[in-house]
Amino acid sequence: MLLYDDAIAPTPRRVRMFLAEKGVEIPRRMVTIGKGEHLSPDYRARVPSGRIPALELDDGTIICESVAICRYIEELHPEPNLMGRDAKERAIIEMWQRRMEFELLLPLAGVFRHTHPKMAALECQVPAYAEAQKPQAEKRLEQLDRDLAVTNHVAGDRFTIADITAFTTLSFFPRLCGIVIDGKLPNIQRWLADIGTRSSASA
Ligand SMILES: N[C@@H](CCC(=O)N[C@@H](CS)C(=O)NCC(=O)O)C(=O)O
Repeated sequence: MLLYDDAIAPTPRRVRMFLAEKGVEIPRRMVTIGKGEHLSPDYRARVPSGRIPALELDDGTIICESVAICRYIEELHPEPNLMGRDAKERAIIEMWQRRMEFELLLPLAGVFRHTHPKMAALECQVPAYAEAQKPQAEKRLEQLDRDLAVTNHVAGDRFTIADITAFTTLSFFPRLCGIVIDGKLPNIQRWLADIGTRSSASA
């Protein structure tokens, strides 16, 4: 197997953190977005979308989408479990994972991609779109803060892929979007500090 990775982008970091939690090591090839390497003919021949991460299997199959890659790893290495042990738990974790992805990551990514000068080469930037996404992201952060007032983890009482998605999202996007996670979001602050102590956080 070979994992196509980028050192800075938040989505490949989701997969690295997932692998670190599992204690699984996969050979990696860096495809640096900042240098435009993800747009090279060689990478696009393997991954037509040019997005990172991607996992190449030994038979040449390419798996894109970070959650699909994590699902594959979870099947090969079930413990420690990060995506649910039975039907109910798998559904609950997926519910939270999708909420973090669709309701938090996507609005924040929308602000970043449509405002940040470094994204101008990769995105047809529409500042009005970013303007509309920012309050959505802020509203969702307030909701997450309320949720984390009564639980230590995003999907309930244990660490899961939903924490990884939220953590890698909130470690990257807010400061680049002019959003501050301060004392007004004390539960998110506490949770970020807690997740940040895990060795996988440095993956
Ligand atoms: N939904 C995809 C998103 C992948 C993605 O968009 N990755 C970003 C890095 S965080 C990327 O490849 N960006 C390159 C570009 O925008 O051209 C996943 O979860 O893997």
